[in-house]
Amino acid sequence: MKQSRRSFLASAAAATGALATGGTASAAPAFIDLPMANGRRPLEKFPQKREMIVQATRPPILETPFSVFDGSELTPNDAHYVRWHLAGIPESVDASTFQLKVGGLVNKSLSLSLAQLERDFPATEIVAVNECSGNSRGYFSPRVPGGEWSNGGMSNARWRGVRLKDILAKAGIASGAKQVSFHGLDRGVIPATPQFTKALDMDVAAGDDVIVAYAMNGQRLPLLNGFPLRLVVAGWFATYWVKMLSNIDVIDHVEDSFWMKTAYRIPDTPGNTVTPDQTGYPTIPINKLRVRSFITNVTDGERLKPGPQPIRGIAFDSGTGIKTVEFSSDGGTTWTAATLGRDLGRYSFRKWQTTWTPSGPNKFTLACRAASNGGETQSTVAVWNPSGYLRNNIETYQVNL
Ligand SMILES: Nc1nc2c(c(=O)[nH]1)N[C@H]1C(S)=C(S)[C@@H](COP(=O)(O)O)O[C@H]1N2
Ligand SMILES: [Mo]
Repeated sequence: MKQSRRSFLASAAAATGALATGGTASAAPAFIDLPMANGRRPLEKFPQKREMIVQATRPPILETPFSVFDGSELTPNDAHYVRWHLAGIPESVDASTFQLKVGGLVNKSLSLSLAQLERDFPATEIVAVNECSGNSRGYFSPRVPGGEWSNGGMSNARWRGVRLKDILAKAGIASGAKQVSFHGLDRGVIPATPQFTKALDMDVAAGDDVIVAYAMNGQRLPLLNGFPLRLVVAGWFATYWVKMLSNIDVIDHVEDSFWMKTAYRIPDTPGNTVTPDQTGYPTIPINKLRVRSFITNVTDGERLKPGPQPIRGIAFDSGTGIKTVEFSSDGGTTWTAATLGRDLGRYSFRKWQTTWTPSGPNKFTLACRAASNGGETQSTVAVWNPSGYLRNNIETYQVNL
C-alpha cells in the first residue's frame, strides 16, 4: 500500500510539476484522531494539496481538516477534499491535446479541445458545495461499511466553465434521448473493472446549474479534483460531479452502470431512511444535497475560556438558499437566531455567527440547526440507510468551561 502510494505521488508530482516532493517518506507521521471508533488517520501531503486527513491512498481518499471551514466560505483548492473510486488515475493530462467527446444520440458528435470550450462557448460561474454522498458516514449507528468520513467530505468552490446545456445544444439532441451519461479518464487497474459512469435525466442535465468546469476558485483544477474538466451538478451530491470528464453520451435508456444501478442508491421511503433490519424496499439514485449546518470554531469536547463566546459556523442546502440558522447552548431546548454572513449564491456555504455568554453550569451542549428557503429543516433524529448516505441531523458539541 505504502509503496503504491509513493509511486503515485512521485510520478504525479513529477508529471504536474506541482510539488517538488509529495508525502515525504522520512517525515515523522502526523495523525489526527477523529471522534469515532478506529478514527486515527494519518495527515499527509499529496500533489497540489496541503496536509489532509488520509482515509485511503490507492485510490486517494483525502478528507478536509474541519478547521479549514472556519476560514473563507470558499475552500482553498489545496484543502478541497478528494475522493476517487478506481486506482487507475492518470498521473498527468496534457491540456493541449485533451479532447472532450460528445456523442450518442446527438445530431453531430463533437470533440472539443479546452481552447474551444473556453473560446466558443459562453463562460458561466457558480459557487457550489461539493459534498460526498457518504460525508459523515463514520457517525452512522449502527455503523455501515464504506469510507468512514468525518464531516470533511465536503468543500465549497467557485466553479467556472460552460453550461452542459450549451454543449448539448451545439451537438443537437436527437429524438429518443432519455439520459446523459458521463465518464472520465480514470480506469480500474484490471480492464474488467467497470468505468465510473454516472448519468442524469435529460431535464436535470439541461439545467442552468450543470456546468462542465475548467476552473475552480480562479485556477485550474488540481489533478486530484479532476483536471482538466469536471462536471458540476450544483445542489446534487458529488457522485455526479464526474472528474477528468472525457465523454458525454446522450443515451436512449436509463444508464445501467454499476455506479447508477447498484451503488449510490437511497431507500425510496419517507425521509429516505430505513431500519437496519428492513429489506425489500425500493431504491432510487441519490440526488440532491440535504440541508446541514455546523459550528466551525468550537470542537466537541473543547474547554472554553470564560466570558462571551463568539460562535461561528456554516450552513448549506441543495440550492434554495439558507433562510435561518439557530444556535442552542442547552442541547436544543431553546434556540436563538444567528446572523447570516455574506451571500455567495444559493448553492454556497453560508457563514453564520452569534455571541453566547455562558452562565450557570460549566457543562453545555451546543447545537445548531438550519432551515432552507425550500422549507427543509434539520432533525435530532439521524437518517439510517445501509450505504451511509444523506446524514444531516442536528450537530451537537459538548463543551466545558
Ligand atoms: N472520474 C471520476 N469522477 C468522480 C469520482 C470518481 O471516482 N471518478 N468520484 C465521485 C465522488 S463519489 C465524489 S465524492 C467526488 C469527489 O470530488 P473531489 O475529489 O473533487 O472532492 O468526485 C466524483 N467524481
Ligand atoms: Mo462520493
